[in-house]
Amino acid sequence: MADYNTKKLEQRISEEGFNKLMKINNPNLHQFIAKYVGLCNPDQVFVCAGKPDEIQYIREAAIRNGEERRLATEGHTIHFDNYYDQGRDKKNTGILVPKGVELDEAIETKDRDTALKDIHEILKDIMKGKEMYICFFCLGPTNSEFSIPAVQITDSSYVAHSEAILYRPGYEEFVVQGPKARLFKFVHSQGELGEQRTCKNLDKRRIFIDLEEDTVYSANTQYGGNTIGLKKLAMRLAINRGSREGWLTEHMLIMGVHGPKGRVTYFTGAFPSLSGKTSTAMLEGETIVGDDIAYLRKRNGKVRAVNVEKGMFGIIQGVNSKDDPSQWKALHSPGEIIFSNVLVTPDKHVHWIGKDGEVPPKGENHSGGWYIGKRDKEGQEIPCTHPNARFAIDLRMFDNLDHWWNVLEGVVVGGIVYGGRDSDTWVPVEESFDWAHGIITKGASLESETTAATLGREGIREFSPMSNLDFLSIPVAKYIQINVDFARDLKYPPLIFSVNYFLKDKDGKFLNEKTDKRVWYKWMELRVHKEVGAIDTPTGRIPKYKDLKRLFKEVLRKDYRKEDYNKQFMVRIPENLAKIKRIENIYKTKVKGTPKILFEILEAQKKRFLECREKYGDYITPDKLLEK
Ligand code: SPV
Ligand code: MN
Repeated sequence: MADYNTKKLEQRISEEGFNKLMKINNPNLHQFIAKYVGLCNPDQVFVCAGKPDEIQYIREAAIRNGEERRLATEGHTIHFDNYYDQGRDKKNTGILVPKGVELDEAIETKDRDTALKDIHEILKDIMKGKEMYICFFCLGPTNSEFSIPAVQITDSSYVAHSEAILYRPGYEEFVVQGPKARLFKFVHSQGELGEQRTCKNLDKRRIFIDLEEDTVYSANTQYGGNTIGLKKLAMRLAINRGSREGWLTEHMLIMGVHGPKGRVTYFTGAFPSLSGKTSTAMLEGETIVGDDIAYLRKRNGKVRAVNVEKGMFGIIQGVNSKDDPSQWKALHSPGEIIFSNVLVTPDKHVHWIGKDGEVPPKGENHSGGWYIGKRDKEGQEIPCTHPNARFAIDLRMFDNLDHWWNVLEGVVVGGIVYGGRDSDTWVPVEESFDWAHGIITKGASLESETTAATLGREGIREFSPMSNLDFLSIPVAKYIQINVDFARDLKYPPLIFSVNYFLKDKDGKFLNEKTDKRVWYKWMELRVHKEVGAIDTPTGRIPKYKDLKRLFKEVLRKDYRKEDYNKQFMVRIPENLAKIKRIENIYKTKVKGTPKILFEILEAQKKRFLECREKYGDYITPDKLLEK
């Protein structure tokens, strides 16, 4: 078999490329490549071992074939996705399950046999007349217990280029791990291209995740979340693998929070899309390790985390010079950045919704030639950029990158934060009573209100456990149980917190300024080291006024008023009881086999609310609780 595959590869690939493949002693890899070179049938194959001249070849190919165009600033390029290919395609993304196997209704699945047949028919000869790129990366730091070697086959130089920015080079890891490597494999084809060099056959868009072979297939799409195999596609494979091996894959940022006397404490944080994840990872005064995906492992009684990536595929909407100084600076410096689906002006500068300055009257965007007031086929006015327009950048272009961002054993996690868009229930920051209480009442109970950026009505609460629902490849109940068990008996479990940046008063006005979150992280950092006290409420532990007053002064040079504190940290019992009811209902009706502990912990919380209501009424300011 091995010989057969080797021969096939030798026939189809240049001597140089073939030799690069043969340096890796892994028959599984050779078989995989031989199969898809044969099936997709490209005119040429380029093997990228990650050397600078090879990456340069891919950059230039993207310009040559029009998938990217150069912008005015050196190193900046623009890429467009089809107008109807601007986000993750949930409907056509599925976990492949053999007959008789079922996941929850919240997880999109496809019958494995039918789907494999379908995708292999689609992939047949799909790369005729095109070049195939074969690229090697490593998820997590190389040469560490976190490392997962991942191979990407694609006919999109934009996808290959994006991955070179976003992921650590992995060719050497493949060579070192040899036959022992347990690879993740990705096959992608953008299919036929039309105007603006974007996908033509969206009706044949497919993203199929095959857990049995650790392989993901993606076709007739270009948007990064559907095509960049190492991002959300690898995440599904990793959740499945980790669930068997005792480690976690989370949709989490990692950041260093800088405490007193030069101390740095690491936090991870899960936030659903568009509820402040990247802005938290980039918080002024702190340092970033990662903004999207983390692997968590236990070692010597502690939890350690690594950033799976080395770059950011960031949302550009709303990035401005005042709120996002580090991003602003990097986006305006020469260096390698791929912008996607932003507005390009005739002089080749870029603009986006929420950028400083006026919207240029015309240019080119994801709809083609654009002018203010342009409408699409459905009669909707087209904004200057899609709300999900993005940029891909290496984290090393940021001046706030944490010193230990690439450390092999990962950073020690002091705290885990869960937060969503919530206008009326959760307080701005709160610590859970213990690990299991935090996982259940904060992580597993996470909800987020929909925004204008997603289709459908605004302000609807969506259930978003650990902000990871879209990426689960195992049943929700099992995922919750694994999370509960993960650090429960550790000697030094991370503290679990919730945050809410979106709390409003009765008139619909936000109760906090955007910058207030800087104080919440300083408080959490002190809690991890037991350097400040807290007030127990039915939902957890909240800050004392005096500590926040001092921190507001130190961090923001602001006077923090007691009346603001009382409004922000008021315990809102009716809203909290309603939330418990909603969450219980979801776990009873939509999730199969929910662990008992979830209902027990929610029940206990309910009991605390009812007792508290007896004594103090529906809305309780923290000072009342202190009096007890
Ligand atoms: C998200 O939507 O959570 C992202 C972007 O990070 S995507 O790559 O589309 O998943
Ligand atoms: Mn994400």
